[in-house]
Amino acid sequence: MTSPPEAKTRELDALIIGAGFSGLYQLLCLRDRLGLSVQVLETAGGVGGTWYWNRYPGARCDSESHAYCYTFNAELMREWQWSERYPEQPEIMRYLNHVADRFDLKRDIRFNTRVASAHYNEAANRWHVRTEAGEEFTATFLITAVGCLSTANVPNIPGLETFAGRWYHTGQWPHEGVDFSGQRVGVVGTGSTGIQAIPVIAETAAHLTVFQRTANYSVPARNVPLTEDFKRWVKENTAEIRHATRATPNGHPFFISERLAVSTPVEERQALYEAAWEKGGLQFRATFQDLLVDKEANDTAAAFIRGKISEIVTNPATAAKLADIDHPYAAKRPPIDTDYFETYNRENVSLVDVRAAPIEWITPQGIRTREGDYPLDIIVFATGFDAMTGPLLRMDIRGRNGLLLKEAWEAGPRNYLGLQVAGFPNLFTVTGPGSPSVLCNMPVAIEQHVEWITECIAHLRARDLARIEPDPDAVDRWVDQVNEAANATLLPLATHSWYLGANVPGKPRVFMPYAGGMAHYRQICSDVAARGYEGFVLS
Ligand code: NA7
Repeated sequence: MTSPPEAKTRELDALIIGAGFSGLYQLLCLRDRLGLSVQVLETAGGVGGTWYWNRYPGARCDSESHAYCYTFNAELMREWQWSERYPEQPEIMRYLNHVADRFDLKRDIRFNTRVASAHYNEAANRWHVRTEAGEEFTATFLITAVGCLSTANVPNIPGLETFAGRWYHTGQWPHEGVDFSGQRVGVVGTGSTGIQAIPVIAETAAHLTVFQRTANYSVPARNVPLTEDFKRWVKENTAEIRHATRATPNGHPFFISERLAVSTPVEERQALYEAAWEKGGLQFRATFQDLLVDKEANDTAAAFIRGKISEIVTNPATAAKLADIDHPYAAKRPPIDTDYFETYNRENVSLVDVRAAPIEWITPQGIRTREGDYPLDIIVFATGFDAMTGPLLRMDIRGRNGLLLKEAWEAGPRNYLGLQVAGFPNLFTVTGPGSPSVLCNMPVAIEQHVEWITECIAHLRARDLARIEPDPDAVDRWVDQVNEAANATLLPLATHSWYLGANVPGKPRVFMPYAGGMAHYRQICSDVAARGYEGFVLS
């Protein structure tokens, strides 16, 4: 009898973890442009990354559709037509599947495959990657394309396991959907996700109770179907749209006004805010240049939005709770909505302030706060993510001498340009902490990182170099720059924000994304490369 075949280790030039926006484009670049052998490993059953999982009611991107796409291929830009001002989750999934099929990417993606560990072997200069199912791969380059918002943060509330009803996290939504009709539903969380889901759930639930810990600003999205004229304009202006997204600090296709809120006469300022409110969307924060850097300026926007909340919400006690916001406008990710505040005027919706009376327990019947019991059939946790570092640290990633990434980042993420970690040669983190990532329209940040990584690998191969890793001094300097950039804005004033890791108990409080602006960051990365990868050690 012959012995059974041994599990074979597949040898690759590059292994990519994740098949969302970043993983797909990274595969295309390394496989088709550089001719490398590449494998993508993906936990989900299909492409899409965070959009594969975030199927909750109302899930929609808050970047405008004509800029929420790849721009590397003008034909692709012209042939794809978005239907609404903001793309809805199913349409984004259709788009990413279209891209994957158009460029024949799926044949190199292994779905339903979760990476358990990735260990660097110094003698061989290779990454040894193992999946949870026990498959093994080795690769010279390891690229994490795991997204920033992909590890669900389910709060550790005692008693959850005793709940007799059903509960869901918005970032792990069942594919078959959830029927809320006739149900008493509780939504915990009023970030961008809760603010999108609440109005939709309220339409069918018998009763919806919203558990709000931190009140939030929100501006109307004003979503509409795109007109034929607009679609034509997009097709005719692909180069201009691409240029705009590359020239602005946050990768959106709109420019920030040069006006200052503090020096604009009150009536004119009010009129400008009114116009921006009518127009809707994230560009509300572009009304004035000083909104994110000057507290006095920010206060004017905050007061305007609070005024709108009081105008819209008819119950004064509810309006007061919703407008009792403890941070500057846009210091947390600013949500945009469709009828969010209006939803509190419905008979079947009530608001519970869990800052004043925290959730203490989940009982078999529902949620118990310090002040009372709320019987529920369904609990929806719209409680966000272990953002940015979460998806990386849940894998067993070890660099030189077995150094665990989790240990290297015990006091918070430390890397160079958000791209590479000292002691982890040939590991690249697409939109890693320390890069603009979540402060930017994501596809723009992703394309820049993927292209930089591709050029870097091409540079190494052209020179017969085997390895790249950052110089620890360059890491120290970059961490300082990330902190300085954040401190030059009002962003750190939102002390509960996930930008700071404050939403996950025990997570180090470090401002994670680079706040110096995408266009500026792009220039820094290009200059580093042009100077022979300054700050990196190539060998
Ligand atoms: P966010 O923005 O992190 O919002 C999560 C919300 O859940 C927020 O209101 C939290 O309150 C609340 N939360 C979290 N844990 C609890 C507990 N234990 N009890 C009560 N309330 C809680 O996540 P989203 O999914 O809305 O948005 C994430 C990003 O996805 C978004 O910015 C877009 O970029 C897309 P807190 O503010 O922490 O007091």
